Amino acid sequence: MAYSWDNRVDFVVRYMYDIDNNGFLDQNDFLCMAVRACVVEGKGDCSTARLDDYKKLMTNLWEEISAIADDDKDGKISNQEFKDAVKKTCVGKKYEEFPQDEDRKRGGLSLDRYKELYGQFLGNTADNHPAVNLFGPL
Ligand SMILES: [Ca+2]
Ligand SMILES: [Ca+2]
Repeated sequence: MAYSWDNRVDFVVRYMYDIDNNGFLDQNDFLCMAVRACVVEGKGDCSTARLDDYKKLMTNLWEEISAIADDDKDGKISNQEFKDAVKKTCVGKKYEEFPQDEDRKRGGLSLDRYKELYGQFLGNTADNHPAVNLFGPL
């Protein structure tokens, strides 16, 4: 099932977090995200000072996420570990009840509808509700 909950979580991991595409999440992915966020949000201007800020932000985020998800403490988060963590913390909850992350602390995601859909995308295990289309075809 293309829009099954499993596929949706795989999609989020693959396209939003596993930047180096090696099949699991580790700190390197989050440093890659720091570079990407720095470039994108700076409209191409990514000074060393700004990049250092993003690296700190992403390192904190990695530590938060790995504390929740890295069950065997090997410094990597497998898809299965990620799914277990999402089930523990997000399934059946709205976005507002998801664990605080750095985007929210910075006020980066402010569109209520988007948040609602994103919450449903991960938090609703049914595969036939509108939020499954949030990111287009998977
Ligand atoms: Ca990776
Ligand atoms: Ca692990």
